[in-house]
Amino acid sequence: MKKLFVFTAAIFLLLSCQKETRPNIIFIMSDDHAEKAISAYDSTLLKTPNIDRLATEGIRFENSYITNSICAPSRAVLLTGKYSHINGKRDNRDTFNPDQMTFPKLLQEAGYQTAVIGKWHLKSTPVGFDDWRVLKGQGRYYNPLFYVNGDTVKYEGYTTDLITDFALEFLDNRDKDKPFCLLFHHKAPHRNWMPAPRHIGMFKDTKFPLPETFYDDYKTREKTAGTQDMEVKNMYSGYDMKIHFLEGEREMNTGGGRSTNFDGTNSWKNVYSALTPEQKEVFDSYYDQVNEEYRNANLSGKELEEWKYQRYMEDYLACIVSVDENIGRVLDYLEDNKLDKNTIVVYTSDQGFYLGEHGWFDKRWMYEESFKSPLLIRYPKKIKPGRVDDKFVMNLDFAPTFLDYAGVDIPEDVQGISLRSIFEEKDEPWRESMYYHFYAYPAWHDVPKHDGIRNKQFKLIHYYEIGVWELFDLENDPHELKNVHEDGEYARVRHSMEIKYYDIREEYEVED
Ligand code: SGN
Ligand code: CA
Repeated sequence: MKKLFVFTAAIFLLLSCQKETRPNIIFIMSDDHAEKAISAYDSTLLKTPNIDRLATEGIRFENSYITNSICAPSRAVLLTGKYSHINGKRDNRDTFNPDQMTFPKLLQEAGYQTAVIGKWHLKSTPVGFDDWRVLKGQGRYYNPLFYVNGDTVKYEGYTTDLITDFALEFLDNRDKDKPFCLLFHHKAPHRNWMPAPRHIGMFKDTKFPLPETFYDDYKTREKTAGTQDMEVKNMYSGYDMKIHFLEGEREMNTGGGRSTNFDGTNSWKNVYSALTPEQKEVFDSYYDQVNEEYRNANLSGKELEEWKYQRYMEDYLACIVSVDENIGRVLDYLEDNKLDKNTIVVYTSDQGFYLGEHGWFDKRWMYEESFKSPLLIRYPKKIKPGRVDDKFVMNLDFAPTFLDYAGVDIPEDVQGISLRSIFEEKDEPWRESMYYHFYAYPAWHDVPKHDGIRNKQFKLIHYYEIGVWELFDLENDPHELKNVHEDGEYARVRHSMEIKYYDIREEYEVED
């Protein structure tokens, strides 16, 4: 009897020890958050003290990239660890096939408690989650509709705060005997940049510096960068800038919606009218003044363009301030509940974003600002604080990393690599080039389909439907302003990059 007791106790101890070694995971992803709008990367624009904690206490990646820089496809890559042509979600219009392998499904099978809260955008119902509360479609900034485990529910309030309330609720109510994996996905700072009441107007006295490439003339890239519809100067005065139209006035800008039937005239009116009277009051208390200044100044040309850029930065950055505050709430919760040591906390974005570079907003291109995304990870058990790493990591790598640390076999067809060797500073070989593929055309912002390869010094891009190639020497031209594909001096580089491009397509089984 005594032996049996000792045996049972030993098994129990073993199991509970095992449980403890499996880390919890909180994967925080915001929508369209550019690297330079995080002060751990660059403190010119704003301060993000809470997000920065992850860099101070963990690792900051300087070269984190996305395989396909658009929202829903990026999320499908996260879940599967596979490129879009393999997981089937090439652009926002495709429906994600929920029958395929995803890392949350495998974690759930392995005994993890799994949840997704916030933006989802994959069209099919979340599978592999014990709990899910996801925004309907793109989601609204105020008074959003959520799908809650099957029902549609409308909540009153500011979406970034609500998503965090729900995330904390999940953490509080979870089964405390199991490790958890929480995907905590913000809608902010996606277009049309509506700050929380407490942050409206907070940057009104700040003048933001214009990026060096704001007045790009698109020379040597006329058929590509020169043909898009994502210029700051064409942003909607209503929807983006929050100007109320006068009787009979119409919105003349394309606003990036040239390819669709988007009605710029009514869009701000519709969004504004969905606010509660109290919310409208806060909006009016600041934006009425903006409206008045805009009307009085009667700007045009460069002056109007630069005014739009300032307005864009004001609201975009104010949206990030509430993301940052809310991340602080979650980090505090982890500490207060002694969960911080054994939880992998990731902060990233579904892609990068243009903050005026090349004169743009939005994403999509294989150019650095949108190809890249911020990435900070804290995991005190395995990652020494304050580290910075410059290896080429990709959003393909999240699924294998989480499976690896959860002790689950990584399926053979996963195309990413576990980040373990980087976390644990093991000197193992790492990828030296990256493959990218963007498919969403025709669509908003008119960016042609393209794929390409990047290594340390060079980037080759193929706009295969229009038969255009671009080659950039990133060491000598970091802003990608000079396409040297036709330059004789680069003939050898071009040849070797072309070979590598076809090889990497083969390696990843790209057929389209
Ligand atoms: C909306 C935006 C676009 C944006 C796409 C895709 N227009 O259509 O500017 O590129 O979403 O964004 S809006 O006027 O409706 O805001 S994504 O993050 O979902 O890929
Ligand atoms: Ca996005």
